[in-house]
Amino acid sequence: MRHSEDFLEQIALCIERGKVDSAAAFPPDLAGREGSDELALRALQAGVPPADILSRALVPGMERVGRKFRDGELFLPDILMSARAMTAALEHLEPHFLSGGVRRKGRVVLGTVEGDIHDIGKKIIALFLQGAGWEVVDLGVDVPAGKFLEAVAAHGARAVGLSALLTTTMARMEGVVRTVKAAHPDVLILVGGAPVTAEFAARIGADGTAPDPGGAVELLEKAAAGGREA
Ligand code: B1M
Repeated sequence: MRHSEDFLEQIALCIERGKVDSAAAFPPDLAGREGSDELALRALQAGVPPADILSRALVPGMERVGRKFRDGELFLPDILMSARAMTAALEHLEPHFLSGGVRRKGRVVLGTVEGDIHDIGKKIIALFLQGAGWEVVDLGVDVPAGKFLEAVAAHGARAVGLSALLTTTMARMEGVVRTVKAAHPDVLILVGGAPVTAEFAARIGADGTAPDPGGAVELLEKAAAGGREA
């Protein structure tokens, strides 16, 4: 049996290099080798905790991708392959984060704002919220304000979670907050994503922000319990 650390490093490398599975021809120097898909599954079977795979392999792997992209060592097609490798591994983790649906605390409508197609962070937030007993209605990416409003009404949501990864699209969050709060003042709105700060969240009238999934769950629970200023 492989050692946990070995699995974690191999999976992180697959994310960094955009290696999805053994059938994938990309990247050519890893042809025929296992990818994030097979390795994540085998790591789970070997008893590596799903939370470790997420926080010690997938997220750091994607951080390396981000740094290399910023430094001009990787280009868009490369990071698309990394995103695929990440999604393939995340799919194996998903069942392990579900709480069984026994106690549902309420529905949260989640989406990446209009103009933005980054969805990896949002998917992770969804996993953690589901794991904590919230029902998640994931609207996907590039979601206009009107769709959030429709979904809140259609699903009787208690909260909305907005994600944005671009400094340009994060500005769209304000319109969503205004639109939703005008019709449903009691619905909690949490915002997040790499460029979002607490100061920004407060300025646009959101109920709070968190830098990571654990923080998002904590914030939502606190806000839902009445302590809105989180
Ligand atoms: Co893009 N991209 N990208 N990209 N991309 C960034 C964000 C960037 C920082 C890269 C860089 O320049 N270094 C940069 C943004 C610069 C800026 O605005 N300041 C950037 C750019 C410029 C672009 C394009 C414009 C590139 C181009 O076309 N020239 C383009 C825009 C497309 C668009 O959206 N319209 C683009 C495209 C893409 C891909 C499609 C190739 C791909 C996304 C694929 C996908 O998501 N399915 C992609 C990727 C993968 C990245 C990087 C490399 C990684 C993002 C990621 O998945 N991180 C990213 C560089 C980086 O972040 N270092 C980059 C891993 C993920 C786990 O973290 O998403 O931050 P993150 O989520 C975290 C927290 O932020 C938080 O918790 C999550 C889990 O820990 N969080 C929340 C997120 N949402 C939350 C909500 C909450 C609370 C917390 O409450 C509701």
